[in-house]
Amino acid sequence: MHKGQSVAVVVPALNEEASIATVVGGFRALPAVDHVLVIDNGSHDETAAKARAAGARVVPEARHGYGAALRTGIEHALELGAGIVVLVEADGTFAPADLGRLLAALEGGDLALGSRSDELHGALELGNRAMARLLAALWWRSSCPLSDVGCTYRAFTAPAWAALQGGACAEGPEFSPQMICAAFERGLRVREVPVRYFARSGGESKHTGSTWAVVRTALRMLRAILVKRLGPRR
Ligand SMILES: Nc1nc2c(ncn2[C@@H]2O[C@H](COP(=O)(O)OP(=O)(O)OP(=O)(O)O)[C@@H](O)[C@H]2O)c(=O)[nH]1
Ligand SMILES: [Mg+2]
Repeated sequence: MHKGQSVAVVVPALNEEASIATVVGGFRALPAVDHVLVIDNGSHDETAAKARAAGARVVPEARHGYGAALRTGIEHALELGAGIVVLVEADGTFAPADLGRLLAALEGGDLALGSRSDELHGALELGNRAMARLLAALWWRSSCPLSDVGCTYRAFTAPAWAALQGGACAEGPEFSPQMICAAFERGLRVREVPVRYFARSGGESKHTGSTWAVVRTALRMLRAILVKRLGPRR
């Protein structure tokens, strides 16, 4: 519980047997965390079994994709009565201890975004910062300064999700910037806080494992932002 609100952590996981137990255990050890949900898309390895053994509630999801898994996880979290939902990765790239920063940013806010901008380097840093500036500029009336559109460690309140869920439907990694766009579109209070960012602790990258994968993910994100700005509001 955090200030009387139940906290659920949603962890999308696809073939993450190397890291899932540590991630689940790390979040379960935090006094603020009430539930840890692992959304498994038919992993071919021991992800589900290891998550369960570490104390997570494992939710199977047939629809493939990062965004689809998150939407299912968020719905389950809310059914469990969560007042605050936290999104994070299953690969050990984020520190459970940084959750406190996100929860603090939610006091007086609706959506708290982690930012890896101090930890990224080279083209990834520049591209991400440029996209963050573009996004903030496109919603200049309601946005806040942004440095990272792709950080997958974030927290939001149940009412914030009720407000923005119709605008965050992407099935892939573009879900992350699309969710920020939807929040600005609806005038939600968005805060960004720095979080630590580590190399994945095993397994394989699904979105940024090669130069081509990075370019493809970046293009999907850019397209999602532009469609959101130029297309009809949902
Ligand atoms: N359930 C589910 N989880 C997914 C899917 N794609 C990615 N994930 C999970 O979403 C998180 C982000 O995917 P990653 O492969 O780490 O992508 P990334 O963070 O860009 O790449 P790294 O730099 O390797 O960390 C991880 O926890 C994945 O296991 C999917 O289709 N279904
Ligand atoms: Mg990752």
